[in-house]
Amino acid sequence: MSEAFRGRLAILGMGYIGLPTAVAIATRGVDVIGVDINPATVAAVSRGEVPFVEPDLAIAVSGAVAMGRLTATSEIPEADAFIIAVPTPFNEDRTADLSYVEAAAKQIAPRLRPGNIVVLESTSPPGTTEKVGGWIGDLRPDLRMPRDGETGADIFVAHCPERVLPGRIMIEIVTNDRVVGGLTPRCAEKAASIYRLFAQGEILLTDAASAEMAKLVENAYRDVNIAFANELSLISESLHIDVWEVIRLANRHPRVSILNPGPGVGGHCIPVDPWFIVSAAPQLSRLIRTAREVNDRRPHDVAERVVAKAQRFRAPTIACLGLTFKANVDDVRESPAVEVVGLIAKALPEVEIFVSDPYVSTLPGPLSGYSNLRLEGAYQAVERADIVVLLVEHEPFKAMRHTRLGGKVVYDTRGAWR
Ligand code: SAJ
Repeated sequence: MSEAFRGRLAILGMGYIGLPTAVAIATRGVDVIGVDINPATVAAVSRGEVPFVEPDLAIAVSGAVAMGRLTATSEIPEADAFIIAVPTPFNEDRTADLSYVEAAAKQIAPRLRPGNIVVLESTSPPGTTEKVGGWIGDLRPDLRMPRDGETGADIFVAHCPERVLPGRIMIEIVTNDRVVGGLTPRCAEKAASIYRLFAQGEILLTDAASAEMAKLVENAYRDVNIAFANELSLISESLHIDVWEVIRLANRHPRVSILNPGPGVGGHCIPVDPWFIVSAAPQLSRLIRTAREVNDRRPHDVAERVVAKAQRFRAPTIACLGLTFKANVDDVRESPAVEVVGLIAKALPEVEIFVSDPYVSTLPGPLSGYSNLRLEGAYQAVERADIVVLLVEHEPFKAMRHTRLGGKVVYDTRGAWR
């Protein structure tokens, strides 16, 4: 019989993963304390508000806070279980920056009592969960930490990587299978008791390093597949063949499923996580590294094509539709669309460029220095433009009447207007 988690739970990091996880657990009747270093985030969550856009999250947070099950604070509380959901960005040399994870582990350490569970959800290179155990053990020599081959321990440490897709988080957090890797099998079992509270998918128990690697591999797999599609796009263009038609046809083979070319790969996960594999085994990760390079090069490929099209006009006006890192989210960080717009603005300083995105109300920081960029409504932008570049397939853009595009040079990087 699997054991059930009982007690109070603290989650460190109230971002895209921590907050939905907090709500999922709180609505199963567990008291959850959300911890964040940003006072504005703590204040927003305490009011039952969400500081970012994610479908169905706002209503869930306000409900959990109103019921008194979810609270927020900047202090680490005492709890029975701690989930670490802080960022793991990369350093300049593309190794993982574990400073947030380390800080979280060291802050938890003084609060720990025998029987507590510590789960790392942040995407991390192989060996990080082991390090979390080490950081805690160094600060708490009074506690027996879990060790391979030993059964007795006071603290249970495991990795359960998040796997949800931004834009579908509230669905996937419940329906996805979960991988739970423990420093020992007992740690995995203890951590699984938390996820059984709300996960309807299967819970797969393993060791910590396999769980860490599985998460990185999932994102590297997607990155390699998108790189394949982006390379096909370049090859097809050079051969005057429509890449979307080629992919549509090839995907009718029962064992082929090619992803979509686009202006590049953004977000905080897919462009970052494959590098953790590359830095763990640099000599052996040739394909994974090359895929990263192909996708990183992509905004330059797209911008160069727009500049070439502009060269055909004496005094062109350009409309760029979309700034976020993908469709139907409001997140512009690490967005290839922002990079493309910046590259075009830099290459064509005399050209007026209208930029439009239903989720963005001010030009993102990297674009603020260009005097030739203006944020506009989509219809006005398209109406005034000679060249229309679709960078993000937001629903309102997809729904735009094709008659509005008549007589213009259209560059649809997402294949949304085919
Ligand atoms: N993209 C393409 N072509 C495609 C699919 C995506 O160009 O066919 C681009 C998107 O426009 C975007 C980037 O790739 O710029 C990433 O978008 P995404 O929707 O593929 O993924 P994310 O970053 O939103 O979420 C991914 C997911 N990983 C996988 O699907 C394997 C999600 O499940 C993870 O939880 C998340 O990374 C994470 O946090 O690691």
